[in-house]
Amino acid sequence: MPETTAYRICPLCEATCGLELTISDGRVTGARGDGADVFSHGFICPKGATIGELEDDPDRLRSPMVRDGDHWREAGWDEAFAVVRRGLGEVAGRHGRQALALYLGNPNVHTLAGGLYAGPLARALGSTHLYSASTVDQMPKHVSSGLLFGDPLAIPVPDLDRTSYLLMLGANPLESNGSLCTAADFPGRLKALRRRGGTLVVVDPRRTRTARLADRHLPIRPGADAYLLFGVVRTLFTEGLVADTPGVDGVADVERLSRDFAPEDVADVCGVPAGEIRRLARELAAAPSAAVYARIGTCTAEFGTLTSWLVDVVNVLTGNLDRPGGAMFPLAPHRRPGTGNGRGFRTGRWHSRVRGLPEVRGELPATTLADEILTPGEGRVRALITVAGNPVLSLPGGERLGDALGDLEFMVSVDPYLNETTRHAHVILPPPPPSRSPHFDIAFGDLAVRNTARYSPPAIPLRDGELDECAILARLIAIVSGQDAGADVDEPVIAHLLGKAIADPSSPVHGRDPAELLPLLTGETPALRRLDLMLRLGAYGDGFGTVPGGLSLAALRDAPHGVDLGPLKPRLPEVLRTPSGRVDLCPPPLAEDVSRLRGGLARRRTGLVLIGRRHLRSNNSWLHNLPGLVRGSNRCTLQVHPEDAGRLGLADAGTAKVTGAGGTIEAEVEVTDEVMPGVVSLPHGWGHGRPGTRMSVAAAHAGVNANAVTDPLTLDPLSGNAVLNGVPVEVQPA
Ligand SMILES: Nc1nc2c(c(=O)[nH]1)N[C@H]1C(S)=C(S)[C@@H](COP(=O)(O)OP(=O)(O)OC[C@H]3O[C@@H](n4cnc5c(=O)[nH]c(N)nc54)[C@H](O)[C@@H]3O)O[C@H]1N2
Ligand SMILES: Nc1nc2c(c(=O)[nH]1)N[C@H]1C(S)=C(S)[C@@H](COP(=O)(O)OP(=O)(O)OC[C@H]3O[C@@H](n4cnc5c(=O)[nH]c(N)nc54)[C@H](O)[C@@H]3O)O[C@H]1N2
Ligand code: SF4
Ligand SMILES: [Mo]
Repeated sequence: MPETTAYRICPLCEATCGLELTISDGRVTGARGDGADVFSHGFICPKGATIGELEDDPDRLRSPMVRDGDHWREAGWDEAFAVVRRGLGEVAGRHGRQALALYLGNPNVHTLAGGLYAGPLARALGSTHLYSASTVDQMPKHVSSGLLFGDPLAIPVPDLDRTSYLLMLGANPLESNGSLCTAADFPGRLKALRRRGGTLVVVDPRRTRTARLADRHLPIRPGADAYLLFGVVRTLFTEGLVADTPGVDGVADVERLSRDFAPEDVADVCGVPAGEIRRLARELAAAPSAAVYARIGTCTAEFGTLTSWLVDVVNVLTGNLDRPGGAMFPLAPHRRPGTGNGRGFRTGRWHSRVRGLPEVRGELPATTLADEILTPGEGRVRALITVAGNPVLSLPGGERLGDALGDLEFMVSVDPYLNETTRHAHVILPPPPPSRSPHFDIAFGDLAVRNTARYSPPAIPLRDGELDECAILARLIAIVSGQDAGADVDEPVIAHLLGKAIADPSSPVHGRDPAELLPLLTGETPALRRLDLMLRLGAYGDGFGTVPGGLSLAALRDAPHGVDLGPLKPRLPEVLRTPSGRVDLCPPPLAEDVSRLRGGLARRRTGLVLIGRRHLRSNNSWLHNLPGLVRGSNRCTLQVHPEDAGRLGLADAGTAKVTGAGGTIEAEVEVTDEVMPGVVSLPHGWGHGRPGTRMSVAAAHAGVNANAVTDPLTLDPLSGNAVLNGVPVEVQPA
């Protein structure tokens, strides 16, 4: 068979690089960066380069699996869906719909299926038991954006390619390739920033690869970023460095709140000298353009929402919000500009049954899912759907959740692997690998440092017995909402979207007849017709022929390397959905939470704290089964500073016992001055090799589960987000 080439957006991280795949004999035999990709220009990392191994992994499930007791057997799709229908139906019949729960894992934001169907599946469930990886990740940022801008999805990203000053906290894009800031070749963009004379300052308890690339690295005590940023805010006020802030309410309230957080007040808590904090403020204010960007180390922390808020407070006060080179709002190809105001954002519309935790964006904190399964009473979870998630390893308290999953009356997982979580399912529905799935990034256009539009058709046709993940989720929606297996769950969505556009005077199809427009949609599947509709009605769409040269699915098919839509453009006030149509810089829920922060000033900080870390050749819990990525020495080590190691009697390559609120594990010690004294670091996503799993390579590189130590009970109260960094631990030689 001759070799062919196909282009595919990489789904393995938020950088969304364009891959050039070599295909022979219906298999991916090679992958390199697509030099012509309008966004990634040929960049690739070891994960993308290994995608062929992921596709051909012999442990990947290739047909639906049904479990009878301890025995798994392969089944056809109809049979598997029949078992799911019966399983979910019986639980709903016995206990009501509130007994059904859904957990959505991270790859849902990396698949077209997740982008189009996860939301409708959640709504179809008819239960408030909705959980996702968002509450162990970025929920604080959604809440701060929701409160400031009225829209939890309006997340400003640093204008990486134009900024002259970047202050980065709690992110390590040289390993992660970036998050809530989609930037293919993040490392190259940082180097370009420095080459053009810009400044990069990294705040991180570890001297990471990103920190080593920076002009300055400021080690900070874990969990203290809100203090540092408040110190910056205070300095901006006291030194008269605040820029004009038209269209912003609450500046004076922020000034008042900042009074307790002068650099001298916070320096101790942060472990950063007051002079450094003041210098940051002066530099941010003086730079021709500057952006503050903060990520997982600051979100998954005790003051996650306050920190996320203060990041944008500094961006606003230095005049950098929404200006080129500052922090800007992307406009994705499938979105339309807003109207400039809306209903605003609210949380706590309901509360979790057991712990009384507030709903945020329709979700409950994932760390309380185990409580909801294990605690008897009305509304107890008795059946669970997981889609692309491995909460047993990803969540604090995940080990207890694992036990709880065994207690469910029914569980179904959409996942390609039989892993620590899915082994508890009764049915596993495996999606085909990326090369056989169409792709468009629904999530990352909202977060990208440049506006582009790229569509990847399936590079290889589905094999016999495979079902596209869009079709899998559509069938689950039909089942959950009590419709026939063959029901068209997309038609109502398309009708709704089109109806809204036709009624909207600002839409290019205003007043047109749906019967005339519907036949114009292209796409082999309902999912692709939906995508076509979204593109054609989107900000750069062809408006069904009314905008010459506009986007459509067909136009993207004709552009295999994507369409460049240019650098980010200012979007205020159009992007706002606050009732006032203004930025609310000091929303009451945040102002109230500042008293908790103030309380923390007096707290004595002794003892060790645990933080996480990421490695370039890994991805959360699920790429450890690829030999090409796990080769080499053990990466699941506990990093300990030499001073701490000496004091505790820990030797390099020895074993340490690590105890936190969540429990105790034993991990290999790596003595290194990369971590600051008082801080130990362990990556997450490890702890493989359990009975009943089918990931043979991962089992041979098992590592230990960091989340067996983290605490499921401590949350950031405004977002319900778990605290994964700055976790108090005791460490001793094992
Ligand atoms: N201690 C600690 N814990 C953490 C973190 C941390 O920094 N420290 N980070 C947190 C973060 S940021 C996140 S996002 C979460 C992740 O939490 P989860 O999303 O629960 O976990 P993942 O490990 O990403 O699991 C992804 C699952 O999706 C499956 N999968 C892969 N591709 C596909 C696909 O195309 N379709 C489907 N249906 N399934 C697929 C994989 O087999 C795997 O089972 O973990 C969190 N946990
Ligand atoms: N290679 C690889 N890439 C990934 C992933 C992966 O697992 N592996 N996961 C993907 C996912 S789901 C996500 S969400 C993103 C995350 O992307 P990033 O946010 O870049 O995540 P990390 O690389 O973990 O970097 C977090 C940094 O925060 C630091 N830190 C910890 N605590 C604190 C603190 O209190 N304050 C400050 N200032 N810093 C702190 C840590 O030392 C670490 O260097 O990465 C994505 N990309
Ligand atoms: S950086 Fe991310 S998107 Fe790019 S090749 Fe690597 S894993 Fe894929
Ligand atoms: Mo994440």
